[in-house]
Amino acid sequence: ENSRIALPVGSNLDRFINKNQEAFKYATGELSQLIRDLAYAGKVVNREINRAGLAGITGAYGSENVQGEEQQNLDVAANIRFTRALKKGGEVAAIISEEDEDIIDLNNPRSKYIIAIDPLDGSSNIDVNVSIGTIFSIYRRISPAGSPVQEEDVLQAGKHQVAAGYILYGSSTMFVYTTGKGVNGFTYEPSLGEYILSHQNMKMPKDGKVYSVNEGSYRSFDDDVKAYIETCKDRGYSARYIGSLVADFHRNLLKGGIYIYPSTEKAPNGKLRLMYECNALAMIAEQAGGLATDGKQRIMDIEPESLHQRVPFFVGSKHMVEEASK
Ligand code: P6P
Repeated sequence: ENSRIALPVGSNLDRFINKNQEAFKYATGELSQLIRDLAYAGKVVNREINRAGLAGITGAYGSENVQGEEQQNLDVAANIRFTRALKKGGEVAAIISEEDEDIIDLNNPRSKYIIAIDPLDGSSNIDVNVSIGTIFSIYRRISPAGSPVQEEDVLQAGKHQVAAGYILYGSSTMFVYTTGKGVNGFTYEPSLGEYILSHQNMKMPKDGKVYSVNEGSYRSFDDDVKAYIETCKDRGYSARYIGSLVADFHRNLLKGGIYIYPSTEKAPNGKLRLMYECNALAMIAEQAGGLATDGKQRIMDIEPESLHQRVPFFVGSKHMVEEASK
């Protein structure tokens, strides 16, 4: 059982990170500083998101990202903010990002951490004011510090994550993360510029009555997925699909439920990315007592083959994911 970092609700992220570091003997503070750097960048991106409609920087940016998707201004801005904060922080050797085709080697000779990040997932939701999110995973590099980062450093299975988390820019902005000792959620208080511990030791209900899937693609789902969705309907479950992964995930973390992005005709391997979307949420889910599979195996057991690899994604309440996975 993960030992809880006992701090009262209301304490702030900084104090919590320090307390968490104490719980890790031999911790030298780099990981703590790295979490602070991510949290800081989240504050900057949060402010830009809240002003976007006014600053006229929403709408298509005119260039395309590696996914061939219309690049929204805020995608670009968020990617710059996070990579800049991480480069300045000095704790990160390399970054893989949804927004960059290749590994970003930060040439930090000393640093021992690797970040996989989706700086702003669901950016097509920005213009319609729907919640969006940042998703990140933290790994230790494998090749010796000081040498150029190798592909083996960035293509690590999710079970090797040192930490993982997300920032949800919603009706309130939340920073939710784990370092392998449970999941804790911090609500951002803009007037103080502080993240306040609001959700201690988060646990995902083992069962739920909400299923989250884009039924517009129902006809191209495989029979097992169709059968599971029919079972949800037979049981009178609610269908909730925000179309923004972090928002759908967060609701299920709090209330119980399952999110499914299965293989479809348009996306035979699913749409979501293993390295900077699924692995992080899989670690959070499991640390909170939930589960994440690709419909057959644990997401975190999958040995990655490429940076932008897609996988089918079943994540949420443990019993629901077990039932939906064959
Ligand atoms: P669809 C947003 O583009 C995203 O990456 C996730 O945030 C979201 O869950 C999913 O894709 C929505 O995809 O195909 O249902 O519109």
